This record gives sequence, C-alpha cells and structure tokens, in this order.
Amino acid sequence: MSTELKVTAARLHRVRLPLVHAFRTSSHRKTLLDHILVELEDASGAVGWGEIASPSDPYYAAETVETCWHIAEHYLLPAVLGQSWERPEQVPQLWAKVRGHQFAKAGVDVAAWVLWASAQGVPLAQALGGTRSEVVAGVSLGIEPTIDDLLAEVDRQVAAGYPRVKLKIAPGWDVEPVRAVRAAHPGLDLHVDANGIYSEAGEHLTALRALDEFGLTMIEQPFAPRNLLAHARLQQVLRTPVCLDESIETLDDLETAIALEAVRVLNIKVSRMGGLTAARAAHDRAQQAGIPVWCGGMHEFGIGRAANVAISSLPGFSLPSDVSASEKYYARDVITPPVTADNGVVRVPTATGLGHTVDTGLIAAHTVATLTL
Ligand code: OSB
Ligand code: MG
Repeated sequence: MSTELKVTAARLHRVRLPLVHAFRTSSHRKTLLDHILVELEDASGAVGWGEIASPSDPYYAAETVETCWHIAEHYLLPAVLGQSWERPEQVPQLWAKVRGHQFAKAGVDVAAWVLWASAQGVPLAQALGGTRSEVVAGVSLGIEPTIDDLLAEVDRQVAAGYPRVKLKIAPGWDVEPVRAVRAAHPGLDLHVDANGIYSEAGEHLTALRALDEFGLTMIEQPFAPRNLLAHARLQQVLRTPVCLDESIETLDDLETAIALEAVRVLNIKVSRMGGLTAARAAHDRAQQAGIPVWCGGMHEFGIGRAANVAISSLPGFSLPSDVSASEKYYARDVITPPVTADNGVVRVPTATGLGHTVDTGLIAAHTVATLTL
C-alpha cells in the first residue's frame, strides 16, 4: 500500500526529567536530562513522535540541546513541512544539504517513521524489517564513587536479570574496577566503554592492554572519535574486539573503519547516526561485512527508547542492546506503558506505530519550552 504523507504542522517540546541515579562518564556527570520531543502532524491530524536525545553539553558529540533546537527549527522542520513523501527513507533526503547535526536529524527522522508506521497500521519494528519478537537488554553503568559502590550496582543489575553489563572506564578507573567486577562475576557478559578518553601514550596503552586479560566482550571507543588508525593499531595487539561508538556518525565513517579493520563490533545509536533510516543502513552494511552490532543508548526517554527497541529487532543486532527498562533511569516515563524488561528481555511491541501511548499530560507538566511551526 502506498500512502502519500505530508507533514502540515510540527512542534518541539523541550522536556526535563530527573534521573533516578546520577550517571558519570569519562567526561561528565548528570542528574537530570533535557530532551527535545518532536511532534509531526499530517493533514488528517495523525501525529508521529520522535526524540532528540542530545546531551546538554558538547562532550559526547558536538551537538547541544540548543544547537539541536536551532537546527530543527530553522533547517529540518522547514525542509519537511508541506512536502509529500511515500516512504520515511525519503525524509532525510529533504534535508540532505544539512551537514552533521545527527541528533537533531534523528528526532525528526524517528517522528517520520512513527507517523508512517501508524499510517500503514504496522508496528514500528515491522516497518523497519525487524524479525525478533523480543530483544535482550544490557545495562550501562557509570563511574561510581568507589569500587564497592560499583560492585553493589552490578549485583543489583545482575539480580534484576540483565545478562550483560557495560562499565564506563577512564584513566585511573579501569583495570582495578574491571578486575573486581570480573572476580565477583566470572561468567558475566562484561564490556567497557571509554568514550574516547585514552591516548596511545605509554600508561594509557598499558592499561588498555591489561584489560585484555578479563575476557571482555569488547572495548568500546578507547580513543578519540576521528582517530580510526589508533583503533586499528590497538585491535592488532588485542584479542578483545574493539567496538566503535562516537567514531561512526555516517555510513562513510563505517566504510572507512571497515577498510582499516578498526571495527570488530559496531554500536549503532539511532541518535548518533541521524535516525532510523541511517541506523538500518549501517546495520545492513555491518551484516554484509560480518560485523555484529548492538544498539547503544543515550538515556532516552520512552519515545527514543521505543525506537531503540524497534531497531534492535533487526536480525544483525546479535549482541545485547542498551535498551534497559525506563525505570532504571526515570521514575515516570513519557510513554505508557513504559519500556519494561523481564529478566533482561524486552518484548517488541505489536501495537501499531510507536507501540506505546505518548503521555501528553506528563510531557506538558515537564516541558520547559515549546515551539509550533
Ligand atoms: O557512550 O554509550 C555511551 C550515555 C551518555 C553518553 C554516552 C553513552 C551513554 C550510555 C547510555 O552509555 C546507555 C543507555 O542509554 O542505556
Ligand atoms: Mg559508548
């Protein structure tokens, strides 16, 4: 069935939610998050929601909440408004001239996919070509004040049934915490994420090489995003697979990383790749190259989280994704029901579109700015 869709109105909502547990990475610490929810409306009054999950500061990627708002308001939404399209893959083509700004693009792209899936009367996962009815979730644990705090947090998550745990590392918080967690959980699917903070200088490289002893599933993004060569060189001296996150913002980045043998596992983030259209294309390319993928998260509220669950249902997502339950991060989420995990397994919704009801009352209560175009 080919339906022509045309977005006739668009709204941005800057929504602030407190985190239930402060999260620290190698670059920053967060207790509340502002994400921008994108609402696209067609002529029939149907709406599709997306989420711009940019961190507030430019420490993970170059974007901030303010740059996302600016780009969505002045470039992306004006490019989409009033244009007819038949498939959501055509929507990113409407803003093809805009370079970068992947988080801002992702929010609008997801809203277009949700609007389209709803119009087709199919669940988002099915619209994307998903094949799994459930996806395995892992948890991502921040840098904790002490190793005992970290061990307690790992115990809590393992007891909750999560089969994979990822630990944030940074120089000075790497070999010892990993040794302690590994000693307490010998069989656990465990991996580390450095968010690009290491260099190839002596002590840093010594620590990264020492991590090779702990049977980690992967070492994620040890070096700076654009330094693909350093990742390729590290992979040559490690058994542990090197996973890329921040390095891969476009399909061209992925192509280069594959050619350099700098990526043995790929973290696909819908936000970082600019939306579901690009995320699915990255999945297809990785599958062709024999590279296992998983879906990374950005502490999404329910809308972005539901998009992550949907993309994780594609066949190449063979490793656990960062799609843990809403309650791990938020006391109340912007969707009902929230995303839940049962023994670390999240069911892929079978309802049409997003597969959850968007709680507009809760959104209104937590909105700090809105804009209608
Ligand atoms: O590198 O995966 C990352 C959060 C903020 C910035 C970077 C990262 C993260 C996470 C979040 O690890 C994981 C999640 O959303 O479950
Ligand atoms: Mg990461």
